[in-house]
Amino acid sequence: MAQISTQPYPGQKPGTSGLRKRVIEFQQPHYLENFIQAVFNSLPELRGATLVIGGDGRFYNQVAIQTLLKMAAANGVAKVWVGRQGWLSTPAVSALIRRHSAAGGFILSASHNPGGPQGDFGIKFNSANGGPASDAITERIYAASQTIEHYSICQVADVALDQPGHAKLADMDVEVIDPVTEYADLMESLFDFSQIRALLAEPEFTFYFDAMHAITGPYAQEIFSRRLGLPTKFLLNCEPLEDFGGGHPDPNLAHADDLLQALQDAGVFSFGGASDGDGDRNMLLAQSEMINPCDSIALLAANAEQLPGYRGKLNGVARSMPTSRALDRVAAELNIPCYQTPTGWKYFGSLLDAGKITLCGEESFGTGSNHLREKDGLWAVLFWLNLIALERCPAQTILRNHWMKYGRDFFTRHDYEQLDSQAAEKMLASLQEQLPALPGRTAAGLNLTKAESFSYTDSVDGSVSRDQGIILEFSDGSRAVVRLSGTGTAGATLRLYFDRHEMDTKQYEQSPQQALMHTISATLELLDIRQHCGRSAADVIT
Ligand code: G16
Repeated sequence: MAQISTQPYPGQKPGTSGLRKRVIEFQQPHYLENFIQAVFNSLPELRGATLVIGGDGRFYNQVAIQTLLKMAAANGVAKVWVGRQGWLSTPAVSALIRRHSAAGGFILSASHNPGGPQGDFGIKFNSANGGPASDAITERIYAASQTIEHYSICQVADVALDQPGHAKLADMDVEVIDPVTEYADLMESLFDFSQIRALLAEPEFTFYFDAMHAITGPYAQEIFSRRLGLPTKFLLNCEPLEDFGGGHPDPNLAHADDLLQALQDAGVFSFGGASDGDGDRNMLLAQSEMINPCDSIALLAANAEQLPGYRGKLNGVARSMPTSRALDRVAAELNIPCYQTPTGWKYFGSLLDAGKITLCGEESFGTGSNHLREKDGLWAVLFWLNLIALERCPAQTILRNHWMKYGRDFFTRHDYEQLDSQAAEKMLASLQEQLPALPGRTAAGLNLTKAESFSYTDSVDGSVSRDQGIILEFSDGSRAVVRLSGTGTAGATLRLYFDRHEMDTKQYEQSPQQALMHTISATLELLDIRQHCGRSAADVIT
């Protein structure tokens, strides 16, 4: 075991979901090691404990996983479960931590961000509940990274990860496991696989899944093909590649074009799913129409009673604050609580641990339940397939039936990327200053009824998270949310979220951009992005 001298790097502050940076930043001498050592220094309880380690197979994973194993051994970890090839999806890490009562785990991924030598890399620590570390822990890790002087590492040969089996690294046990089996078993325990198998065998129903050359490929092959009988021609891009085949592993209409193309040529009774780099996000297509994630979580909550794994178990739900309020309507109808948390899956953790919620979701293509403590892309696809199998009708019809009962919550998000960070922060500070004077004011013909900065108090541990986004409410019942992303790796990303509830069925088929036109104009007038940041249009609209 060696002690290597080092110096702190500024900026090793975990964001919404771990430390995400360009690969070239991670390749600086001791950069990765500093962060890993900061985790071990902040959590002395990891000495003698068991950890789960895996990543999404992106470029730099192979290097980082060996460093991580050697540092875990040097820091006295007793045992590590690691996926074959170093592969584990984020939901699978969460499931394994829980199943094997591990003290936590490391996930090597930058999620949906592009990969390859010019792309992004990331590392995230998850706690014993299987969920992302709390704000308190990440603050400790950051503080430790700023005072670090040396790190410990075992200078031994790499561990072979190409086959399941047992190995020893110094005194640490290394168990190389198949990355898929336990996760697939968990899915089989939650859904009715015989019903889904029958649906997939129906000649008039078409289902495609797109793994975008990311981690869910092997999971999709095991679950959809081997366990559910789907011919492999319906599984797209299922070979994990270090650069995701040059694509962007972000499941949205712009990037999941192979899936979109396949479904455009399929009939009306067709459905598609895609997942991101590390397998926690989902995009769902009802033929070629995207099901908005805000609608999806609401609809799953409304129908959970029909599914074997959730029957009689829905005791509460939660959504992130910018997510549309469609879920609140379902919760009110079911007479269960609906919690509103800041953006970031970690905030759902304590509510799930306390048994206060069963399902939760975010507008950022994240949906999940109490089966683990991360969002889960394949789980969402299976949930929908199980529902379609029960209803025996196209997903479009299921969605429209939901709107008929609850009304439609139009939702859209506008992202302005790579803004100058200081200019973006100044713009938000200026809006923040104006908040007390905004109610009663008119912008683009809409009257503002409320303007506030979102502050969240965790109802379980009482911790408070302030300034989690600015909420603007308008007289037509619509809402805008303004915040800066915590996952970008270049400059600042401004996110503007808009939603409005509509009960007039004749209006349901408008586009969200049309339905939210006035709210968008009013918000842009108040923010004045052109003046502050020199931008006149969003880069990405979802
Ligand atoms: C992460 C978090 C999500 C969050 C998303 C976007 O997802 O786990 O909870 O909604 O980032 O965060 P932000 O708006 O701060 O960029 P992922 O899939 O990127 O790990």
